[in-house]
Amino acid sequence: MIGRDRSPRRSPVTAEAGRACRKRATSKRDIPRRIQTLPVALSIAGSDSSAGAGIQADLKTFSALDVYGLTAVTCIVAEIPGKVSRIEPVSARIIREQIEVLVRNFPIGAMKPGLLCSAAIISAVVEAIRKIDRMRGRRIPLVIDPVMIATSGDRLLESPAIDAYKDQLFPLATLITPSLDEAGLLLETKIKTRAAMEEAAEALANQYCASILLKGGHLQGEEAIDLLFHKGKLRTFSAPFARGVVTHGTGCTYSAAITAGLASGLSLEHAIQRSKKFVTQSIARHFKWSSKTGKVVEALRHSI
Ligand code: PXL
Repeated sequence: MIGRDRSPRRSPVTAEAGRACRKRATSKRDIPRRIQTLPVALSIAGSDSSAGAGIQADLKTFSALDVYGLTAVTCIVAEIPGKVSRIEPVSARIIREQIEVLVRNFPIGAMKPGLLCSAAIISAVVEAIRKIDRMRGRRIPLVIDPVMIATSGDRLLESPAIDAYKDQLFPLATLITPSLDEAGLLLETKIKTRAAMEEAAEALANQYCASILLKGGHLQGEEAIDLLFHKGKLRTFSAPFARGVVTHGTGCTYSAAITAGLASGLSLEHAIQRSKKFVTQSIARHFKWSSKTGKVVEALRHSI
């Protein structure tokens, strides 16, 4: 049979040329002299084993938007898109320490807490953030994705943690990005109309002295409309609503993209506008795998 010889045998001449190549590749001449820097952002969030949400989504989003991503892991979630199997928190002590060593050594431009799991973890994160702000002598932009309910409808947070969010973390926020369900939980109401969305965004902004981006995706009209209440004004961000697509991780991706924008020096409104486009594209260009048994899994494409 005639075929390509795939054996690793090489002539002595080729082997020598290979050694010379390797030597050249590591010689000083080839090391780029220009120092590379990127804006830096920190994600304080849970690990999603399926990598569509949480820390993994944040890192992919930061990289796609040319931001160097740092992480402090708060809990580990075993899951596939649409089905959470188990959540285990990590200790408050190691969460604080992850944040503190990073802050002492990297020029963090913006931060993003995601899934924080428990009241004790929220308190630890708040303590670490206050320390950073004291050390820096100024507030680092803080984008809070108040992860309470997964897209699948699974509750991801115990009730005492919701009070800890309200009393301790929200007062430190630059921007809070609740979904309709999360805003409903915070305001103890149901938000079912555009007028109710406007009221809710303004009420939350006044309550926590922060800008609010209320994500209306779940309202399911022709358009996915989000409302920003910022500096006393309402602004709308909209995109065509993607029907029938698993959108696991869209909240994480959206808020990570906004955090990346703020770390890069964009204004809040510009960062949101760019992020809305990014998340819409990530949904539209999602991945899909089907197995022989007919099971399908889908995931966002975190890139541009
Ligand atoms: O999409 C919300 C979310 C955030 N963070 C982690 C998650 C999930 C959803 O499952 O696992 C770690």
